[in-house]
Amino acid sequence: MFKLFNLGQMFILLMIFFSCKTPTPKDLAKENLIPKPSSLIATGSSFELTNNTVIYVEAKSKEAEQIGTYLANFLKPATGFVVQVKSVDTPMDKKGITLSLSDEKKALGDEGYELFIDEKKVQLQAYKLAGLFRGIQTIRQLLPARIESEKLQEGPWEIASGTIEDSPVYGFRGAMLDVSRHFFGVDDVKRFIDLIAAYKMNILHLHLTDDQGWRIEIKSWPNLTTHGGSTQVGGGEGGFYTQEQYSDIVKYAQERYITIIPEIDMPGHTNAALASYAELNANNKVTELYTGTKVGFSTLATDKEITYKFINDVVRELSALTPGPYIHIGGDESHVTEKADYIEFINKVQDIVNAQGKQMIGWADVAAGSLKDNSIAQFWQIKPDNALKAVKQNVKIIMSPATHAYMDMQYDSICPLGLHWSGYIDVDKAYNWTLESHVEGIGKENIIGIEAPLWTETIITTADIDYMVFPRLPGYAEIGWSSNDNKSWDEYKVRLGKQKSRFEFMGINYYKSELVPWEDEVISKK
Ligand code: TNX
Repeated sequence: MFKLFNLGQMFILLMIFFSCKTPTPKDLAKENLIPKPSSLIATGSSFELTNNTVIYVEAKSKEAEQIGTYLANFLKPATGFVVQVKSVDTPMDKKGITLSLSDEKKALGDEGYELFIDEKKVQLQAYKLAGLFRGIQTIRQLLPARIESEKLQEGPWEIASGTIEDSPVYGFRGAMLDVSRHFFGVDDVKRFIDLIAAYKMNILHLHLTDDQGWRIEIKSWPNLTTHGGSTQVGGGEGGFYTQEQYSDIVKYAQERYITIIPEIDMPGHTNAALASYAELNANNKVTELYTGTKVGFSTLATDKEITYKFINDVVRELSALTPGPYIHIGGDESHVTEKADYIEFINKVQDIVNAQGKQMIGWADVAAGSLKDNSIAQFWQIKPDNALKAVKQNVKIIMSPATHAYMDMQYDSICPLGLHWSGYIDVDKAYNWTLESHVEGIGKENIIGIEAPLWTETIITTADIDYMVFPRLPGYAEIGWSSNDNKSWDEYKVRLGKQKSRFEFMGINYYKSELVPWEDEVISKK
């Protein structure tokens, strides 16, 4: 009998057929990236990630290898692939995913990156490591949403081909988490870090102390945490980070190219300290611990020497735990501190922070003092007077207007969580503003970036955090990263709506605002 092929030949032919399957056409321009990249050219084809894909990194950089491993670890749960990370001299010569640093990419800045994708490779290049890390978040969003799943999912794992060149407009893009009003443990903070990292934010401001709780161990003043950290709003048990735990958070953030800014709020918002040490009070008596939500009733005794010894100890210990350049001293709502005392206090604390080699950040209220021009003021109030006063002193501004950027504000009047003293902030209002045209007299040259705070008077669980943060946070990330050209709510809301499946695979309890056209991702089958 005539036989065309024997079994062995059939097998080989089948192997050839499957290894040469034609790449799926895909349009990079239709991918929904947040934040929107600076420039993008689509070439209509795709790269497929398989069990054989290798991530090549520069042999000379340990950190690049860590970033490669971060990517491999990220890819594993959903794909089931054990993607190898290999260090080589010139990754760019290889097929697969390549991560390389290049001085030629200097124009993209510290966080910019270039991504070139064709059928054989995904080449990520950056000037600095942070750029590689940000670029990986883009690769992540170019993969199907189910890549975010912690459970095994079906492929194919395709990435649309083309080139993306991308860098942020602002170098400071952050969120704040208040761990004082309600305490959140190390794992919750790490999860928060992962969520902001996914949208290329680079700052996490931790509001570590307030009237209701002191959350960071200070070895020279132990009662701050043992007593001052023992409760929270509503009277729960509170908690605090040991210095070791705090360093673990800082390291986790560093590995994601995120700077932690620790805040010790003073001279007001200090009841937890005043309840822990009698000598910090004007009348030498400890106060009761506080579990309510009023503000503006506490103050350190600003005219006592011991107060400045205390602050010096706190700032010294905290600076030693802080690789980043900033220490935030709060300074807001010190309604029971005499004005003249407040001014003197801020000036002294600024010197204490500077003496530890750190830059001082304060809520814009601190502009009442004489600010050094390396200090930074954070604009938050409805009226911009304090921020304008800071600008007059040549001080740079972080934009956190409570009317637009406060993630503890309710979306609308029936929102089950949050406050509304600065108004309701639905997802459109959160997105529809720009940093440089928000306040007359505060322009691009005065602004270092954006920060969206989450105060936690009403926020108790991580599900609560998610609900207030999502879907507003990706918009804040885009406000800080992307240029204002071609930006509009109508275009953005479509991209945001397409994040639905991604949020769900990420396990985010997001608010399903009716303003957003939520859309499930269609799974492409081969
Ligand atoms: C004002 S914003 C505060 C916080 C509150 C917040 C609630 C700022 C610097 N101070 O103490 O938690 O409002 O939205």
